[in-house]
Formats: sequence, C-alpha cells, structure tokens
Amino acid sequence: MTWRASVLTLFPAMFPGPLGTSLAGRALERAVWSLEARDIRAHATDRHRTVDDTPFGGGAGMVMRPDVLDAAIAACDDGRPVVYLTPRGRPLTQERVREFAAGPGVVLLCGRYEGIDERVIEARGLEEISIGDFVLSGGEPAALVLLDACVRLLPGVMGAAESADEESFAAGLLEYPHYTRPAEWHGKAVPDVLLSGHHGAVAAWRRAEAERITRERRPDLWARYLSDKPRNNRSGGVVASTPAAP
Ligand code: 9D3
Repeated sequence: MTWRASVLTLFPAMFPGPLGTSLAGRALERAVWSLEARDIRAHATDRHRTVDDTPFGGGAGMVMRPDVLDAAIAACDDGRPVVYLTPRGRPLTQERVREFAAGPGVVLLCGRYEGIDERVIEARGLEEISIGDFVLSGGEPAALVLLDACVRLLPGVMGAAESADEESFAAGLLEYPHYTRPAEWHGKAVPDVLLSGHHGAVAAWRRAEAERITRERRPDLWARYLSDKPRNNRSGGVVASTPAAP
C-alpha cells in the first residue's frame, strides 16, 4: 500500500522539490509513497481568490481564512492525521515520525502570513507541529523536513545497512566520529584503534566518543541517556571507571 502525503500550500511549486531526487525521489517513482501538492487558493470563493484577511483586534500582518482552509482540508480528509506546521507547535520527534510512517500517510497544512484562524484548528482537530526554535518564512520547508524523515522509514526505502543505524539514535547518543581513506590526510592520522582490527576495542572507542560528544553538545540527551543507563548497558557499554588491563 502506498503511503500518501497531501500538502496544502499556497506554493505548490515547492513540491516535491528536493524530495524528487535521491532516496525519496526513487521511492516516489517506485510508488512506495505518493505526494500531491494542493493549492489552497483553489478553494477561495471570491473574484480575487482571497485566502487571507486582516486580524480581528488589530495588529500587523494577515491571517488565513478558516472557510478557505476548511474547504481545502475537507477535499482530502480521509482519516489520515492532519498536521498544521507552525512555529508554536509541539516539536517534531523521531517517535512521532515513526508513528506517521507506520500509518496510511499525512495531510500537511502549510501556513503563510502570521498564521491561520484559530477556529479551524479547533474544528478540524489539527495537530500543531514545529521543526525547531528558529524562524522560517512559511510551513513548506518544514513539510519537506517532516516528509523526508517519514519516507526514509517506509519499508523498502533504505538498505539494511542504513536502517540498522536507526537503533543507535534510538539508544539516545549522538554519532561517533567517522574516518575513511587516506589513513593520513593533511598531517592528521586516523585514531590507531580503528586500524587495530580489534572489533571490541573499536566498539568501546566508538561508544566512549559518542558519549563524550553527547555530553558536550546535548546536556538534555545526556541526562536522558544517564537515566536510561541500566537499559543501555545491557548491550555492552563502556564504563569510564574500569579501564582495560595493561
Ligand atoms: C511574530 C511571530 N512569528 C512567530 C515566531 C510569526 C511567524 C513567523 C514565521 C509565523 C509563521 C512563520 C512561518 N513559519 C512556519 O510556518 C513554520 C515553522 C518555523 O518558522 N519554525 C519552525 N517550525 C516551523 S513549522 C512552520
């Protein structure tokens, strides 16, 4: 069954965009998933195809009209989750991405201007999602991000080698450093342990490096990792206080 994405936008030409190439693009060609970009303006009813209006109560900017948005949503509402991409939404998580990917697909509503009329959020039970604490010019790049994250999890999209790496992020650590040939480059050598052929030592070094990088960069992930440590250690973690025998 094809995983279906419908994107409601004032800029349908932004799709598939980067999702038409690479991994997602090949999966699109193979009909693992489908993408329809639907022009919200097609649901405007007046001569000028108006989709926005001035905010009640005053203030800067414009607000997208609930009647137009409701008609746009109604035209593709078939039980898939309907997501409104907005900077005030709950942060997107890998857990939610996994749930979306496991379902029939998504309907994504991209806002422009200051936002959309609150009543359509309530009436349609929209799920509000943000992709992070920075300001975009509209919801479209966020929709592309959400779809990229979902599509790579669909059955048959990624090879077995890459899909195993899902586990390492799920363990709650950032990635360890990677190296390839040449063994020396611009006077910089690859860490000896990686050339040693000792698989156990390599695994221990990688785990220690992943822990160091996580601790330095992401205290939030590090705290969660520490509180999950009984679970994580079952698969052979490195304990700093027990160095290898000389
Ligand atoms: C003045 C208040 N602004 C909120 C920070 C208004 C505003 C800014 C940018 C309203 C909409 C936008 C456009 N952004 C999105 O539509 C958006 C977004 C984002 O800007 N950051 C992170 N995730 C998302 S999801 C949609």
